[in-house]
Amino acid sequence: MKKVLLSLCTLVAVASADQLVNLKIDGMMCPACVKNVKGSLNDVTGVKESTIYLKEGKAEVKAADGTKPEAMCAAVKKAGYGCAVAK
Ligand SMILES: [Cu+2]
Repeated sequence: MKKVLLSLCTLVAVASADQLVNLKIDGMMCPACVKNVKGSLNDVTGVKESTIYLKEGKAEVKAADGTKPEAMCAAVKKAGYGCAVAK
């Protein structure tokens, strides 16, 4: 029983690992654009939270480990904005 509990804890720890991804977003002009970008990012599976910086043209995305930054960019591009994964 003790062993089962232990492995469960390990599982939870792995599942809750997050990564922070920085994206460069092109074409945002106003708060409505921010809302569009944020909405499309949050629709990507694995994305938990996103912060959009309108003036800087960037986004900070908190997502579950293993979530592909390319998938985030694809969603942003689909919404009509330019996107590149920042280093
Ligand atoms: Cu706009």
